[in-house]
Amino acid sequence: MTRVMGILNTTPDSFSDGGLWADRNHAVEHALAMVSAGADIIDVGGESTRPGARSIGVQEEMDRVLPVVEAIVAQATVTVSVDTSKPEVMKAAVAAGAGLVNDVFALRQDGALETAAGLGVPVCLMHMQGRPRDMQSDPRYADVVTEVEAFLVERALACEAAGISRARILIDPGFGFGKSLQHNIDLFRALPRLCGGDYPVLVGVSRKSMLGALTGKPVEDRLAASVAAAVLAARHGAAVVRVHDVAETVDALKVLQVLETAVHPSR
Ligand code: PT1
Repeated sequence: MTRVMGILNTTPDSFSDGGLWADRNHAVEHALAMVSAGADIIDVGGESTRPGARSIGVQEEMDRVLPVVEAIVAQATVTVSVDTSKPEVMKAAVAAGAGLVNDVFALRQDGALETAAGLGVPVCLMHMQGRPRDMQSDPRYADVVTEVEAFLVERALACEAAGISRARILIDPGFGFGKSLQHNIDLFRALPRLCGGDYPVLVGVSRKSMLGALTGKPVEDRLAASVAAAVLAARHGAAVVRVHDVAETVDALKVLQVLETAVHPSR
């Protein structure tokens, strides 16, 4: 069954929570609520990677993320994932109890691959064209699916060569990261192919602008679109869905599980 990763932003400029959870106690409360709602993983991020976002320093990211990771680990039985590209943050977050490194830069930062390998935790490798600041200015591919898949396999093999076992690697096509609406749709359509490869696939589309483009709705009104996309991703093989709305997604996936099996008993 597809697992649910709940998004916990600790960034003051977080793209859809408007800094609501910037305060540590609120962040931890929100994490615990997502655990109660059925989240399998809580993804803690300190640096926004949405389109147009600017990067922050190591210390600032540590200050945002570490106390929250520590508090969640102390109060809940859940895997905490750290959404970071910085090796120093990976190391400190795992020392604080994180059990997964989620890197939108796919461990390409200097020292990140070696650091993650040394930590012995699973990793999620995401595809991104460009950098958050300018990735949405005219993204181009000759063949988006082939290029994204080749990149992810290359990064996964680099991880294996560095000592990260195949069982500890997740891949992610990176919806919204240097992709036009059509690129995102092409990648979504290729989920059966991507999910049929050697690595489990994580899908993150929750509240993203591709859903805004499809529905004409602003970010605060994308719940139904997000749940629909999560259900479809699960239906087509996603191992993990990364979502804001955990309770709604968990219910939808339970219904999918039972009714899909009723329609297709072989699944
Ligand atoms: C993701 C992801 C992530 N997304 C993983 N980590 C974000 N593994 C942060 C938009 O188009 O998909 N997978 N960490 C958030 N980034 C974005 C990107 C937010 C695009 C919004 C958009 O609106």
